[in-house]
Amino acid sequence: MIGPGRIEKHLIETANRGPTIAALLDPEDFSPRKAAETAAKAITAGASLILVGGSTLANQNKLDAVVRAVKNHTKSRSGHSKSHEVPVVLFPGNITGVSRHADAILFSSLLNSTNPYFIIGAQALGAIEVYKSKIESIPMGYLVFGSGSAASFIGQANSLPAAKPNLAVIYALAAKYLGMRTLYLEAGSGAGEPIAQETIRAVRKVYEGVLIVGGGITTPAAAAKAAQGGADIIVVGNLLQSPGFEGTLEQITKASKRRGTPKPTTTRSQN
Ligand code: 1GP
Repeated sequence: MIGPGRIEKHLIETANRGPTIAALLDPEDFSPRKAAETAAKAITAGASLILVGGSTLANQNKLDAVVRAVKNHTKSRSGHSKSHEVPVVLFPGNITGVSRHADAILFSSLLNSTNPYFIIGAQALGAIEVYKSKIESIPMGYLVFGSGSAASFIGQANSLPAAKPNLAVIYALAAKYLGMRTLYLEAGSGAGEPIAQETIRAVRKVYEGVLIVGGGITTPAAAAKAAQGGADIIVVGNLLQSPGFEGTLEQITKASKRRGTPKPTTTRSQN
């Protein structure tokens, strides 16, 4: 079995220092130049990770162009020192979400989909492209909450109810026992209600991998709640499309510094 690669180790080390912000760019919403500009502003405002992807992405050429533009920018800012580069990581919604220009891919399974295609079908079809591209693969469980989002609709999710943290916990345990070192709790892009803090906290208590939380986080208060619940990476997407988002993102970064719920310590039986 493959262990964590360079980018995943970087994410783990960053997470160990405290919660951090990821800026999510959907190539459907940005030209390559605008994506690079937006990534630059997000990094200046404190984002430590750039995610590229979306649920309805169909054009792989556009994905390539966006990833290359963003990568050129992050490379030039780091003075060509790989250790200072902000990683550009793919967040695919389908087999069209693979680009060899990225640093890594969140190789995810939508665990609560009702359609096996989104649990293992797309992964099998996309795997050869990941293999050929030689990009690092980060195994991730993806859990979708609530209804009405593109992630829930496209992924045919049996969406997890917001008020039942125990259901999220059993999926988190399943992800952990399947060896998924990263878990993403998704409320859906533009969600009216982000993932509830009690859900994040309940999952955090049983899951020691990298915990990503996203969907509907547009304010420092919402980000602080996610951080205090125990999120390692807090994803901000939609907000990046608002003019002058940098000020709010900077406040979001500052508000996310404090972690509330500690990670569980792994026991002898790995429970
Ligand atoms: C969507 O969780 C992400 O997949 C981000 O959501 O666009 O609402 O920030 P927002």
